Amino acid sequence: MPDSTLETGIRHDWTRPEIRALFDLPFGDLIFRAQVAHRRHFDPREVQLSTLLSIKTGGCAEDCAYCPQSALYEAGVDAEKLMDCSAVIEAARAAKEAGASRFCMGAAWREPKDRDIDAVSAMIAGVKALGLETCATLGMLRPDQAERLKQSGLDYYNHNLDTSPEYYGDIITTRCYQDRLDTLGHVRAAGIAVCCGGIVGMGETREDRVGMVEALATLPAHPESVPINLLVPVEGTPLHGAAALDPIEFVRTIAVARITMPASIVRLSAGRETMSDETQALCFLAGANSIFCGEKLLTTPNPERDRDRALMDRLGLVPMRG
Ligand code: SAM
Ligand code: DTB
Ligand code: SF4
Repeated sequence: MPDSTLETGIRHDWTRPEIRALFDLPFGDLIFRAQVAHRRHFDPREVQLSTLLSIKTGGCAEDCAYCPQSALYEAGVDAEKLMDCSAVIEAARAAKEAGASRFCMGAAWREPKDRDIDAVSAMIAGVKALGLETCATLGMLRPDQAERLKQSGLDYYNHNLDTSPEYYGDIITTRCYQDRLDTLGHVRAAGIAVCCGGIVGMGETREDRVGMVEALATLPAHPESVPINLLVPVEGTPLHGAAALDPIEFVRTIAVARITMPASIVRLSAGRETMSDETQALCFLAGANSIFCGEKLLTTPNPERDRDRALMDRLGLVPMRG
């Protein structure tokens, strides 16, 4: 083991049998290990608050089976134009006033055109000027596009691996795993922090969840943020009607992400609207230390701010400063 690994506990050589063994631990042992990892790198009272805004909604050319924004499905989401820069900055100002430290702009694109990068760069500069961390999720990027986003002040880029390499083709056929890895490499090379995670509850097996964590934890550098989304089942999408995931298995996934990527922010991401306060509390115990706050994710509902404030108060959690 290299010295740096001994000091930090951060490893990039996680194997599937090791990750499988973590998932198989008695629940108490798993949570204990996640707590040890969490407390080694973070103040366990602190939760990072991000706010999402869909800057370009619907009409997407990709066929992601979970996504209401794909043009291929009738999920009740109309295609809209890219928002005006001033409206985006207003939304960011409101998010900051409500306590968010990071503002994430999402676009339903397979990949941005160069003129889209011009427009989004202006938004990033404006949001950054408010003193917020900036994040964008715009689909696949070329290296020069990643560079331009960096120059405009982009702190984080979200690009999820979503599931295991084996299950990926059952969920998306219009791009492949390597396309995702390539964009992640361009984002890293440009010096932008990486936000990369996945979705569970898509009918995948536990082995797929093991494979997803392996893919994330063996990246050359761990993503700084790891969003773990629970599928939001939207009528009209192919995954609507998928069997619901056992909440304890969701908590296990969070704990295994925390143990394998101990210095990363692990976000309890989509799916909180229908989750009990008790399940969310278990997720925080398992090492989740970030949420999306605000009434909407991109197109689907998220808990009201008052519910989140009350839950954080009951648990003694406080917002992490950016
Ligand atoms: N189009 C870009 C892309 O796919 O990278 C950016 C926006 S896309 C909506 C961002 C992420 O949202 C997806 O990678 C997926 O992980 C997540 N997502 C989309 N629909 C979801 C759903 N119904 N439930 C949970 N997560 C979802
Ligand atoms: C991520 O991992 N989850 C967010 C964000 N990154 C862009 C998106 C969740 C979307 C949930 C479905 C919707 O609201 O459309
Ligand atoms: Fe398009 Fe992103 Fe939705 Fe896939 S997840 S359909 S790429 S908006």
